[in-house]
Amino acid sequence: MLALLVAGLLAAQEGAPRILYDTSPRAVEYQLGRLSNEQLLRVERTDSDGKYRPVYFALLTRRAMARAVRAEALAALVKIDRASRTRVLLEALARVPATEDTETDRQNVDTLLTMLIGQPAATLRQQREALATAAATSNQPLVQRGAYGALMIADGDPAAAWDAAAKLDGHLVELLRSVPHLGAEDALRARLFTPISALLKETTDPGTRAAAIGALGWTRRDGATFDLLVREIVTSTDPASRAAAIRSIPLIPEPAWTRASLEPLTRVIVAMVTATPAARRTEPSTLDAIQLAERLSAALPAEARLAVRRELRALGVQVVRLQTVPEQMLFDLSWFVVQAGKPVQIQLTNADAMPHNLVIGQPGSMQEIGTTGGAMPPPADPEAKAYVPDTPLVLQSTRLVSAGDVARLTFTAPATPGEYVYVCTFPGHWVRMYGVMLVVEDLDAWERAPTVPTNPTTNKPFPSQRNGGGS
Ligand SMILES: [Cu+2]
Repeated sequence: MLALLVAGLLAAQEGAPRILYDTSPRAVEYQLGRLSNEQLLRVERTDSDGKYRPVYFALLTRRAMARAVRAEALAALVKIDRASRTRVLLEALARVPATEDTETDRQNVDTLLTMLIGQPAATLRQQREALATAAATSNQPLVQRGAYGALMIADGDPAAAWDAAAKLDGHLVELLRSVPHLGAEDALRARLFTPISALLKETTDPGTRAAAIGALGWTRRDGATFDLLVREIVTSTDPASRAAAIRSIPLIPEPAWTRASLEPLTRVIVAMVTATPAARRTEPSTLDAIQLAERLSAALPAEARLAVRRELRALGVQVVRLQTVPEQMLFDLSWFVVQAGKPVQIQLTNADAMPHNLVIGQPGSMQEIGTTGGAMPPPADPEAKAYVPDTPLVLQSTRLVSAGDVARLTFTAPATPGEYVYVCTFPGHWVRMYGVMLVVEDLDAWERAPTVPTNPTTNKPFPSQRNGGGS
């Protein structure tokens, strides 16, 4: 009795959440669904007892969950169900929502699809029958997407899967959406160029068209693909296919870009952004368009480039998209530049399993903010603005952003130019999670002669603007 009590106290201290398994499956799911990712990770479990199946299922399908945890959960479910990885992953895909509302929802779906489709071709070939049945009979779009992708890998050729999908209403769209997940199968992806470009010539269905355009950039990364994408942006009146083309162009390496198209294309995109009401210019599709126009403008002659950038800047708030790099305790940008006294919005997406925040401070204040913030007691409320020290060194701060969430910080950039710092003040994180917000008097002038800010840890210029191998 005493031992039990002590064990219970210890569990409570470590905060292992207690789940009542003696209820309906729906009630167990509900209890698990209320836990944060961190709490879910602390739930007791063993793969030798089937009652923990819902815990493993939640770990496998939860957004922003670490890959190693998903791998553990998948192995446990394979053991508990005595089923193949393919079967478990198809069930997972049937149960996660097919929404693409946020970056993290999209990443969650992408991770599960990659776990299924990324299996060795020989493994998928053995399960061809089950995959073909799932593709043909499931009414879940993500199951269809995963199954058609896996079938193409199993066959080493898209023809059979394409023919099967073309016979069923709505299925070709899901096959097309699986194309980004075909991994390193370059030859297989290249074989999809012909059927997709033929489909683009004949289809008038906007959904099919947008999916085909979205897949095209993954087929052949050459000038022919670039030209088709450009034509879609310039001539299409459908916002979804234009947005898909804008997202696909960065997949084509710059040497393959058709030089003559660059300036007219940039103009069309700037006109599109101009025509977008100001309140909607911070939406992801508009931000994609702005970023592409900026990238294209880099390939233009100096005068045209500066004119495009000035025009884009005049269109409104400068938006900086910052992400955490999963499992690396890093921000994806080591620095960014803003203009003194101008409005800025920072969108921080936490793609990691643990919570992070963003605190912007005076030049030279990184270590002090990081250590004093991290030494503060943990907050009672997980959504509270925690670990933010009360000091004039801090200029802006977000709350702790939980796994998969986005925080937006809108403010006016400091009036005084300088190398301001940003840092995550969650205990211990500041040593890796930091960067510099370079505030310059005049962005136009800075762009004519860009400078790289100094890494406050090494006291040398940052070697690159991107961290963690993101693109
Ligand atoms: Cu952090």
